[in-house]
Amino acid sequence: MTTNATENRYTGLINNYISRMPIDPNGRIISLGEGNTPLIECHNIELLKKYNIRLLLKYEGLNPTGSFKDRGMTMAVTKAVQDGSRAIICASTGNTSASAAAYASRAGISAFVLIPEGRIAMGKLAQAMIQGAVVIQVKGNFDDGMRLVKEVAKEAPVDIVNSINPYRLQGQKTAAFEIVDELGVAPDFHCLPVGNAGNITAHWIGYSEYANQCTQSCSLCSGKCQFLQGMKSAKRPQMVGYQAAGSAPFMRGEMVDAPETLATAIRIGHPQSWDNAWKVHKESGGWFDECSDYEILAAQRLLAGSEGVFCEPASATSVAGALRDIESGKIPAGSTVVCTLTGHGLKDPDTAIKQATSKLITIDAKLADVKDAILSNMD
Ligand code: AN7
Repeated sequence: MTTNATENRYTGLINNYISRMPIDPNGRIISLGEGNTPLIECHNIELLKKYNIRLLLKYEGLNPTGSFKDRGMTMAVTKAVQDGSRAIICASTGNTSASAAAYASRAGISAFVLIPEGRIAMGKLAQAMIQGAVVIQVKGNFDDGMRLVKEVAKEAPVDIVNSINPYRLQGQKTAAFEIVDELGVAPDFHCLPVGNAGNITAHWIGYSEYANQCTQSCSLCSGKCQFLQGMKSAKRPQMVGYQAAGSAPFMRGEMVDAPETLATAIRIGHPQSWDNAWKVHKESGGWFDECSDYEILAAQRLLAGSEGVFCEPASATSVAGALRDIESGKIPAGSTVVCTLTGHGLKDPDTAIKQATSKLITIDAKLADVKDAILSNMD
């Protein structure tokens, strides 16, 4: 391969943050250019103006396979390949399977994905299938699949790439780095949808790493060193995790055996990062809460209709919860809030079409008909 000395391409988050990645930089790196996703500031949601809230959407749906999972998967698959692994395995509500399939395909190894039969969004199933994964439908839910994956990995030569694999979290922590790099300082609140709680844990790792670097290298800044070029802020956000009401073990204080929600990505009753999530909760001074499916879908429509940002239902949970907590004052007026939009809306077109309020107008192929359709639908 030839490289051009003047080239300055973005080549993925491992290369971008190589000094912070526990990986051999000289080994083979499996990347699809993940990370570097936009932080989109909301401009049109009225509630935000009323309370003088700066709300930024970290649009993780713009990763290569359409979700934040790619951040973790580049690390997990790179590590597996560097260790000589020939096959990876995961249980998934959909996005992990899509990402595992893509990175395995890129690496030239096999991917086995266990999904709950009939309960994953169509886009995710399409991704896993066309990217050559062996798709195993389990007559059960995600938690059943996860149990089976752990059991089978003891007996078969496969590496688990669920977020219990610590390399996944190391990749996903870079989302926090990007936010601080861009804003110059951590936000006051960071809101995420929570399923297994791997992502909220990974973000806390990322924020903490940056904060520690600052306090170790500088005793002058009193947490305000974002004003000094090249330094990171010692500030860390309060981490807020929102679950779907039918799948909210962190609210129940115990595992949920039959989780239900229309936001199938977070239909998880036995979170794998249970202890870590409670640590994040305590250390960051944040909280957990739950949103109904109705609130989740309303937030999805609001983002698509008011800000032009289309995320999948599970992702909208972060915004549904944040807007409620802004209204109640739990998130105080004047705060800067980041909400992670974990996956792209195109993952789940069925749910979007079912709830869309736009009319679908059918006409004859005639000028008069199209004119009529326009004039009778002007705002
Ligand atoms: C869009 O794909 O667990 O709290 O198997 O796809 O880190 O589990 C997906 C999780 C949020 C929750 N938003 O993140 C899987 C899977 C979306 C997701 C989550 C998921 P974690």
